[in-house]
Amino acid sequence: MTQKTHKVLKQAKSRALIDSDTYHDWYKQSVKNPEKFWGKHGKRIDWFKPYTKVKNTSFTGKVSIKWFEDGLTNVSYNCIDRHLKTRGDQTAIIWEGDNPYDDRKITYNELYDQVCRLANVLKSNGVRKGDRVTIYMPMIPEAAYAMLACTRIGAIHSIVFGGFSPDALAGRIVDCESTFVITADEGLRGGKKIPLKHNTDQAVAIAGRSDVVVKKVLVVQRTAGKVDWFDSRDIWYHEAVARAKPDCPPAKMKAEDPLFILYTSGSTGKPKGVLHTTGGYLVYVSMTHQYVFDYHDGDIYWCTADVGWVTGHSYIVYGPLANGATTLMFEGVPNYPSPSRFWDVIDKHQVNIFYTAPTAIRALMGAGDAHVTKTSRKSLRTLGSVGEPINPEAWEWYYNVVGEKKCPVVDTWWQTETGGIMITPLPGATDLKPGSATTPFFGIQPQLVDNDGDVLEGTAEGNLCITDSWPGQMRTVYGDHERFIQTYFSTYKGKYFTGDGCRRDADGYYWITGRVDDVINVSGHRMGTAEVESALVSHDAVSEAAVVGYPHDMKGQGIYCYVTLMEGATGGDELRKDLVRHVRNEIGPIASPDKIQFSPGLPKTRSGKIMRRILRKIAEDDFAALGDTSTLADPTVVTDLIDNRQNKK
Ligand code: 6R9
Repeated sequence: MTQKTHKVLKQAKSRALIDSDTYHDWYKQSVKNPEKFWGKHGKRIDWFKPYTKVKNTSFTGKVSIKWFEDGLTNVSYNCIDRHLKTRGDQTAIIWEGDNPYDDRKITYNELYDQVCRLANVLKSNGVRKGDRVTIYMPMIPEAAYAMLACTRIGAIHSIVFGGFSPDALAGRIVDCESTFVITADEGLRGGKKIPLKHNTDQAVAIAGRSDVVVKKVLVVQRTAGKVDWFDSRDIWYHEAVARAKPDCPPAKMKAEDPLFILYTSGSTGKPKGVLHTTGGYLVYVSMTHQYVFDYHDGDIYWCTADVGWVTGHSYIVYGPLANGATTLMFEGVPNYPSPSRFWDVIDKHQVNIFYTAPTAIRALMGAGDAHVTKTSRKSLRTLGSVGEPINPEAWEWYYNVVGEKKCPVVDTWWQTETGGIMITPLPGATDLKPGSATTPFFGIQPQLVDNDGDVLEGTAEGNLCITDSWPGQMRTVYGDHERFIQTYFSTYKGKYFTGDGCRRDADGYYWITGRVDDVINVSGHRMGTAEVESALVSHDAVSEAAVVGYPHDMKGQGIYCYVTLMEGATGGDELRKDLVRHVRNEIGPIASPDKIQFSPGLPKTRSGKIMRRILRKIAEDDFAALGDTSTLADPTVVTDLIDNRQNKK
């Protein structure tokens, strides 16, 4: 495909906060003198005690990252209280339910009331500064209240995506020793109910076996479905909140006090608790939210992510609310009750800025243009994409059909670890190239290195690193700083290694090519192949498993599993179904295998390492170029794998 460039749109330029000259000027300042640049922009949030130190960071040795370290602030204060004087009656959250007739608007005044009450409920149930609170909730305003109530009293929240299984939830409760859980009776998505309370009951029981005793479970009534109840442990949210006092002073937090933990997958071991802290994170997400989306006062902003992922944390709740925005929170799915749902919601609430994932764009593109063109979408001004590389076809469709060539598409590259957007166009400043995340945000210094760590200059393709810290960066892996150093700073000494491959073109634009490690990205959901493998081998019939990603039209990547069975077990469609069921139970539906190949042997080196390169090629149905197989202990397994591949074109 020939590479196309879309020049900055006139209408975007005329209203933009940042034009091209300003971008280049600010960018230069931000990398030349980060202290000065961030010292200035750190003031975009309110501080109870102003900072005097701005940056104190090191990517070598013990790796220590501190921003604004002697300042005192509070996240809920910045997201709520400071707006009350000027915009108390403005809508803070528009909630759009799964059912299109179900919606609610919450003003900043109401948000204050709800968050303060809930903060008091937490306090009266013994939650203190530094305690971990697990949030396992559907996309309802109470999820945002819960996050903000934690930040109000200095408790650390750990949100677990509502699609995760009881086992996965239990693992995350145990890892951060969380004794307070907030959930709902049931979730509702696409007309289907998700038994959140039931899953929580099971997870609490499983956690108990590891000696982590959950003392209280606070339950929001969402569907009024039947749930089991444990009087000494369970509390109805609506009853407790109604009784609580409507004021709660915000705790004075140090900039480096922990704000939240969010578990994410890596290439090895169990998911890591990514820890973000208070001051730098809020400065970074509010600033990126404003400039990347060219957010203006009064705009209606909608990010379709789930609060269980980092995008929901940074760009549904913290960034927009810190900026006093009206943020839309959507409970449902893109194709319910019809594939027009997104565009209907945009018209209904007059959305100006819309931020979604390539997997949704591809699915809706597949449903046909008529579902889009029958809606108006006149209010739209900026479109965003996040979560995985967006293929140029989907990009063009988003730009031409959804945005009718009037809205810039900002393809934003970032990670749970980075806290906020890192490489991205700015609507009024950056010429767009479909499929490229374009250029770095202020203060971000990307670098490409080859496998030996040698720096690549100019036009090149390599491993993407970031050479210096930015305020939104994660600070540690919760409870395991050594793992933090090992995972991110040991591959290329003194640099943060992202795990992504990337190409830089002659214009200095960055093109993310996908993960170079054993992390796969299925519909924008990040997963370690090791996690799926360990779920598979925990099944009685399985002796060994190797999992790889392969290109999938809709999901971006699909999950391909090579499974070696125990003596006496026989593979077949029944067992395939059972294995899919098993993995869904162990991790959650997002980890459902797409292909399972029963393979008596796996390609291993003489030292026993599985050669994934070969398995990837076979899964891609591209085995003509398998490369060198001579180092295999038994080269004949490859023939069998090819003969029985599940992806024949
Ligand atoms: C925010 C988020 C991070 C991984 C990241 C990369 C992929 C995200 C992307 C993208 C290409 C983009 N990724 N955005 N790849 N273009 N615009 O998604 O965080 O869940 O931690 O995933 O997602 O591979 O390393 P997270």
